[in-house]
Amino acid sequence: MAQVKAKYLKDYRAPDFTITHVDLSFVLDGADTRVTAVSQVKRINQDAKTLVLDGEGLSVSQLLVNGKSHDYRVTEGQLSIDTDLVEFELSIVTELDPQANLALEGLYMSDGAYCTQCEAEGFRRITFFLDRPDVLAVYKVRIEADKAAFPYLLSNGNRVDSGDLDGGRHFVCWEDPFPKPAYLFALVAGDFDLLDDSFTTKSGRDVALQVFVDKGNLHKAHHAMASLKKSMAWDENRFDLEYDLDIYMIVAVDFFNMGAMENKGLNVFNTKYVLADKDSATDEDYHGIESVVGHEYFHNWTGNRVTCRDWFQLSLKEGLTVFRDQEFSSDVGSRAVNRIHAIKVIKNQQFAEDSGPMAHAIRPESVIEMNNFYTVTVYNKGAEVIRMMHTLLGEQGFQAGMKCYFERHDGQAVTCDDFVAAMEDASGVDLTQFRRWYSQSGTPELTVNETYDAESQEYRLSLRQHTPPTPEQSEKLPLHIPLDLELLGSDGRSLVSQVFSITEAEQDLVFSGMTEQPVPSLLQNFSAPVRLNFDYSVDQLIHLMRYAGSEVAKWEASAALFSQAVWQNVAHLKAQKAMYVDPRLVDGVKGLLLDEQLDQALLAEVLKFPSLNTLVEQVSRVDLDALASAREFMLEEIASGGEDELLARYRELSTMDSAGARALKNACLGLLLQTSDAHQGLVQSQYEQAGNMTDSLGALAALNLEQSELRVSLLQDFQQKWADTPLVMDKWLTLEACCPGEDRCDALRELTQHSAFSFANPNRVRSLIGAFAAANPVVFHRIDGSGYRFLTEAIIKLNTLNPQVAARIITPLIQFKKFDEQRQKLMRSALEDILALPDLSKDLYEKVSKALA
Ligand code: B3K
Ligand code: ZN
Repeated sequence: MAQVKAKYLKDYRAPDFTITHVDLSFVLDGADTRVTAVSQVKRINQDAKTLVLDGEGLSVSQLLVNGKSHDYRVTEGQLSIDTDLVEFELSIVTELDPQANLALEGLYMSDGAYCTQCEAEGFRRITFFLDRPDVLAVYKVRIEADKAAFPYLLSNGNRVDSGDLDGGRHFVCWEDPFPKPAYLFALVAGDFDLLDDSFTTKSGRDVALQVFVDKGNLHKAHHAMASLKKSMAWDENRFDLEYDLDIYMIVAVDFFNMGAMENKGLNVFNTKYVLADKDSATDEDYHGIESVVGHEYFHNWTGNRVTCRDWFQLSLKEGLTVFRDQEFSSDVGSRAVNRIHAIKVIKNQQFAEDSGPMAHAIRPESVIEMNNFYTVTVYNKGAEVIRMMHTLLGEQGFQAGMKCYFERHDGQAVTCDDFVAAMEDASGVDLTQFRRWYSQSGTPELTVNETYDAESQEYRLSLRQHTPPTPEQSEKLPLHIPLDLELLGSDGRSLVSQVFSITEAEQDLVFSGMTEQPVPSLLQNFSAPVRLNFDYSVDQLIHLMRYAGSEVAKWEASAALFSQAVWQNVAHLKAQKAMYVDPRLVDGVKGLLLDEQLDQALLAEVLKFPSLNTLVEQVSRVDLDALASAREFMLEEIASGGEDELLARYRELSTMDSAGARALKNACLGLLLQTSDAHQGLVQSQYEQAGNMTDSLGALAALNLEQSELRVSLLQDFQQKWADTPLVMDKWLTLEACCPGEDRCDALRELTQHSAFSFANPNRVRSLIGAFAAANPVVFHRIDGSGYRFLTEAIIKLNTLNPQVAARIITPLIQFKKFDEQRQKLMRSALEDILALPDLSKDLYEKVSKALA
């Protein structure tokens, strides 16, 4: 077991030394790769006498101080040098073997190309360095490699020199004028196809844009390039932010631990977020590419120009940049549908994280393995916190805050507090209490009661906020919650529409002059990431579905109506009473189905209804079998009640060619298949006639809900057709992972031997094993424990191979508190097996030990 020590935010200290400039020279030569780092070191703390550098898995072949050899000590993870010098040049030569690096952190090989991943603490696997984000240096990089195998040698900044060398080798030199922390360093060497383009900034500077992809994939790079140009234009228009180098490069690699990385001027991307054409990528994939390309581009200002002081401040760049990419998607696409997607992530995954063992504030207090904190809390709840400030300050106030933030902090490494202070100072809005959102973990519950007095015409909402304790934080304080509220009259008119600041543990909102009892649309647009408890009647929810002023509120009402009915049926099942669906609900859904004015993509969201995982998050204890039966029953009843309308809509949509139409068509198809197998013919013809991946996959997904001969034959056809396209084979793996059935785990275990699968490739692992654990809850939680066993076997394999990916896909196994005793026992025992591993990674140790504590 590696040394396990938590780091604490409260222990932060400014560095004793800094590095102002570094010249890196890479001689890329397989297992004999050599890195020379020449750093200009400066003492900051005049009492400090020892320079301590970070480094992991490196062997030093030479160390010089001001050109002369010098004593040093290497202990686990560190190299120390005693010195009295105030400024000096430190030169270190290290040897490393990128081919042996399967953890994909530091310098590694992806399909024959060299590439790097340094965030959060990967630079220390390349050379000994002050690997912390508050040490900002100017980098010069020289790369040397075989010319035939590695014609492209890339790094950050601008290309300043290149040339041929003896023995068929060549070199390229790069300079990045912007000081940056080590986590933003990048190097890529390989042979690619290159898509070239350019962008002229609004001040008239020409920027070369380059997208590098695996040979033969050039035709799949156009959407990424178009997305990049769109992002650059959007950031100029909405945030007044321009790009700052002469070149912007994106390289797509197939072996990558996450989605993409915002290295200065040289983004490295997972192929999943670059490659697309309409045969092989779905509308959702296209959207994902646009949003991730945007996200990484927006980091150039929020993350790179202004970076984090320490890793506890991660949400400073990530929450803000997710907010920016969400706004980008909403400005160039459907605001309502993008908002719904963001709300779903919070209600399903983030609430789950908050109620599990890894609960943490968006600015965590303690961390064992930083890579474990790239979470839905830091990213997505972090974005909600930024969004609340935007709601409280308005667009103008918020933009004034951004301007002030950049004026004060461009070129610096700063804290979340610095960001809030800029927002506060520029807008004059007091955010003192609001700051608690940064330090307090857990999901606040907002319980609302209404009373109406016809005589005095007074309508009163009594609000109570309460945040339940989390494992790492028992005391909770009231938060500043922006409550977006609309009150609707019986004729659907909007009587009140306003954002209220809720700051007390208990607070009343009183409305006078109410000639009738209104229907409240509470927390419109999900104006705060809280659980709302309000006892809506069926009629009230139907009223909201019809009249609420925002489309998101209509969707919320339909989801609440569905959830309520599911829970009632769970109770019926437990009491051995017959299940039942209120005809008003079915009529309400039919009403939406017939509403041709309603946005198609939005209606598709309505027809997906809350997932099993979302429903699980609504309660503290769950009977999963009863819940799954009740949900299934509801879908069947709604589908058969609306069968004619679904069929009519399906037929009409089949002639249309837009992403919204396809989303709705496929949602209708999924529901139709719930009514009876008689609709299998529709699925088959959709699959056979499909002219794009969205329709092929829509057909297969509809079929995937149960075992059938047709499913087996179409999946086989799909697999044969796409055998040479890994990203499409990932979709096939996920379909297999998400199919029901008693012996599913045996089938999946066999699939781990399939040529389309590899434990070494994170995309393959996430598509098969990650998807199974996260998106097939019924089989994952089978009471015979087969799901837990299958996941555990995979995790044990990945523990040594790729700990980062192992620790990510384990999430559903550590969130066991909501399940029954028997399942909890099985899940705990699986976790105990993992904890007992002799070489347990700290990534897994942190999560498993917290789960078992
Ligand atoms: N900043 C990277 C994530 C790095 C994850 C390190 N384990 C991608 C992003 O958020 O844009
Ligand atoms: Zn990011």
